[in-house]
Amino acid sequence: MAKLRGGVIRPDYDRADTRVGVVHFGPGAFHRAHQAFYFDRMLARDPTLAICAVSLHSDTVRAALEPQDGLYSLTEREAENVVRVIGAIRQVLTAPRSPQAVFARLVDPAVRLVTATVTEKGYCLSPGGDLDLDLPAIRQDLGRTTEPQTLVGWLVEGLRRRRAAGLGGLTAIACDNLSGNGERFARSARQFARASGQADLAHWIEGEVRFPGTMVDAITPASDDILRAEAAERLGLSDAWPIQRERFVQWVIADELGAEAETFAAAGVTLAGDVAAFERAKLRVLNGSHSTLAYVGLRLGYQSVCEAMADPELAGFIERLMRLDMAPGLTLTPGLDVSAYVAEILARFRNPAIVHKLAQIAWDGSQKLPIRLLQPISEALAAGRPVERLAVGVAAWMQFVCRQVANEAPITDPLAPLLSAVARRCGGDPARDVAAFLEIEAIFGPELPRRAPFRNALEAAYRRLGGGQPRLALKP
Ligand code: CS2
Repeated sequence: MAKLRGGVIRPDYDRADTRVGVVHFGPGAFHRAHQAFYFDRMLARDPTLAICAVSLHSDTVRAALEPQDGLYSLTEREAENVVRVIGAIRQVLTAPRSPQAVFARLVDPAVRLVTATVTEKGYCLSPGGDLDLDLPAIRQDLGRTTEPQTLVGWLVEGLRRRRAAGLGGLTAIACDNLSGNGERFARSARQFARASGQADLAHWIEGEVRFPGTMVDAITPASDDILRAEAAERLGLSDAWPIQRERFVQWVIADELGAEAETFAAAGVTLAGDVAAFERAKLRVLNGSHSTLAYVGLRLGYQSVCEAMADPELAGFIERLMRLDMAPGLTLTPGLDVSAYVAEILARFRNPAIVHKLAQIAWDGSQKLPIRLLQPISEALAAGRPVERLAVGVAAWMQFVCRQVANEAPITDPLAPLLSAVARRCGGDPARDVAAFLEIEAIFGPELPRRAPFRNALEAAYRRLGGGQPRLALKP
């Protein structure tokens, strides 16, 4: 810290005085750009909210951060970049390497928060939102609860030990883009406890553990060589894993934080009565458009979000998608002005200081599409609204999967083997290809594929996107 160049913002508290009060699972770039940034802000007010960061599988975060004492730089990109050192992470563990240290933290009375960013698939849920008891990782964790590998497995075993030690519960916050993330995380923990023969623990969890819902937002492109070089220059030191995001950052949490509420609010977290309204707006207006932009943009030969947004036809389509298709399904709540929200997100997508790769957003489509596009489609159908524009992103995803397979490029998706098999059956005929994808019940469920307006819209978009003039798909 003493060797840092001027102009870099540093922690405004004495790190030596801080103590771990938070266990975070999944300290990827998003956590380090978002929740760790907020906890860093809180530490001056409450030094007992430092983080113990736990990676569930890979040792890369520990290997990078431990030698630098958990410190790393965060570059906030806008016309002028702001660079700060985040001091909130005091300990980094890789769960399979140090399981006892993870449990020691979970039964530490000073720990009162567990947070998680493990991506949609990390919650191991079935399409209906229940814990997927057929997943091999869940089956294994249920059979050997003391050596977990999944998030829910760690949490429930940690809670069992907490209870056995005579301690109270804690607050667990799932910070991923799932709709109803708090409720789903809560349900999965209770279901895990029951399925492992611990009904009394499930009951205890229900009474003792809070699972507030949350909406998290900060566009966080993966770290790259440009960032590494820039950070080294600004810091005057090398940072093994610098992080970057846009300047904008938002965290809304259900107003159920009890004693912690004031500290969170003082750090800029919004405590909301109706967090679902914020969550819904963000998942649809931002994430639903993001996924559409990713698959359509890649089809048109673009690499990044801001590059795709510089295409007036594509940007116009995305704006209509937001305003005409996503906005009507949102719930009104104080603090959410939908029209201003749309304008703000369009401006964020256009931010030229951010190079957010479309390929990064295209990952895990099978997990993202149901929440971001298929749910809005089901609701639009039920309300008698058109689904032409909403279907374009879904059709573009199908073609993306087919192109990856044809080019022998990898598909980053938990359903990759199934998706590859479906893509190999596709020959370019819209009706047949769309039908082949719609058979994947884990994504589309049993009902939606039967709806003729949806199928027709998908086939039309698929035909246009697959032809020589893919831009025709942007006409609606
Ligand atoms: C993106 C999100 O990669 C994706 O799927 O849509 O990571 C998005 O950038 C964040 O949710 C923004 O908060």
